[in-house]
Formats: sequence, structure tokens, C-alpha cells
Amino acid sequence: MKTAVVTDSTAYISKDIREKLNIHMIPLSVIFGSETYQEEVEITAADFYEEVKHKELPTTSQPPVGEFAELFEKLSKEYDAVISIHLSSGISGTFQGAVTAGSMVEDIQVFPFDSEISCMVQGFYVMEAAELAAAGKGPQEIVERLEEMKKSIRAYFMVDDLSHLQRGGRLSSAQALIGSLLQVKPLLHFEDKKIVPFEKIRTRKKAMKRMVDLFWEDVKSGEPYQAVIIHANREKEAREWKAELEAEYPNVEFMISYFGPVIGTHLGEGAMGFGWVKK
Ligand code: MYR
Repeated sequence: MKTAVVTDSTAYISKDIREKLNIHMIPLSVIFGSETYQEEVEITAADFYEEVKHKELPTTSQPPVGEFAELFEKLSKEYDAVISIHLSSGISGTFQGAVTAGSMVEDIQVFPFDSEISCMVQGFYVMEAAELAAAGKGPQEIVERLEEMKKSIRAYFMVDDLSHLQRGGRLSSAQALIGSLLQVKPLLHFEDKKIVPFEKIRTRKKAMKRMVDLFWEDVKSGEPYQAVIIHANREKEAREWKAELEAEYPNVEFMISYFGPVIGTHLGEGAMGFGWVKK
């Protein structure tokens, strides 16, 4: 059985890795006024953070269902099944788009998978699925492995300015609580597919330290883990943090990724995240 792996742009998996692992990607878009750009195709993260320095922050949109259907149709010529892995259905309609398109195509079985997260943490699922598909595993077996990964995947993130998340309506909390968080650097995470505050923390430094404490709680068991630092145009800071973590946790495999245009629209420049999963 031949299984294809599809994801969306918000996993921010580089073109090189996508090509190497045979991962198909459907982009979400950012919209500046009357101009729409597909991220990772027509606008890079570097262009985006430069643009927003002198333009109003854009809005974002999910891929049209027709684009999913077209891709699934195309894949049906070569594959028997597709696993389509997407950002959390609690923050975007992208996953539902894959579900709808999956019910429209006839010649291929579509297995939509809600990562309940986004960015390179979603990417962990995608790369694992691609490796299993390349090894000839069938869709059921791959989905089982992804469900197993869900038990150990964790991610926390902080933003410099909470107003972007509030403006985009992606922060699930009472207005009064949000108001009290605007003065601090709250640590955020996903709960039931939605973004909620995890803890009120006063400074960026303390929020980063807290993420590491939470990480330690999991990795102290000594089991093998992989981890990712995700930044919104703060590459130098991410590199320094990675070097510190590598010195402290030599048995963990760390990587650096980024919040690209779509996620950057909702988090704002300066956001920083940390995610991990048991290997
Ligand atoms: C859309 O328009 O459908 C896209 C909406 C994307 C909302 C993004 C909200 C922030 C997600 C943060 C993910 C952090 C993962 C570590």
C-alpha cells in the first residue's frame, strides 16, 4: 500500500526536507489589504517580518477546499491513501478543509489528522509519518503511531505583545483575564485544541526558564527526546538558547525552527516557543 503525506505550510518544514521525505505541502495565506500571498511559496518569513515593520499586520486565511481536492486527486494517480496532517482545528479551518476535500475524492482514501498544535511540533508528526510511509507502512499503522506521539508531545510559547493574538481572536480566555495578562509575559499552550494561558509570568527570561523546567519534568526519565526551539525573527536568541540547552541536555536532539508569516501574524515578532516529543 502506498501512502502519501500531506501537511500545510504552518509546519514550516523546509523545501529541502519536504523534497527529501516526499512531503506534500498546501499553503495558508497572509492578506495585506487587497494582496494575498501564499506563505512559504510567495512570501518568506524574512520578507514578512520586514514588511510588517512598515505595514499594518495582515490577516490570514486557510487554503481553499478545492486546492486540497485537486492535490488529493493528483495523488490518487500514484498512491492508495493520504495522511493529511494539519494545524489545530481549534485555531483554523484548515483541518476541516482537508476533511471536506477527503469526502469529495473517490479514488484515494484520505486520513485527516488534527495535530492539535502547529509549527514544527506539527512537523514532528509529519516527518515521522513520512518516514513510516517511505518504509512501506500503511495509513492505519501510521495514524496509530501519530496517536502514540500525541501522548508525549508538549509545547509552550510566549509572545512579546499579546494584542496580536487578541486581535486575531485566537486566545481562548475571558476578556478580563486577557486584560490582566497584557501587562505580563504569559506562558501559553494548547488545551483542547485551543490556545489558553498556562501561567502568568512577568519577564521573558523567566518564561523561558519555566519552559525549560517543564521540559526537564519530562526528559528527566532519561528516555530519548527530540525538541525544537521556535522563534519569530529572533534567530540569534534561538541559537544561543539552543547552545545552552545542548550543553545541559546532551542526550536530547535539538533543532531550531520559526514562526512563519501566518503564525507570525497571530503571535507578533519576538515570540518564542519550545516543543518536545518522545522519540
Ligand atoms: C487561519 O487563518 O486559518 C490560520 C490561523 C492561525 C492561528 C495561529 C495562532 C497561533 C498559533 C501558535 C502555535 C504555537 C505552536 C508552538
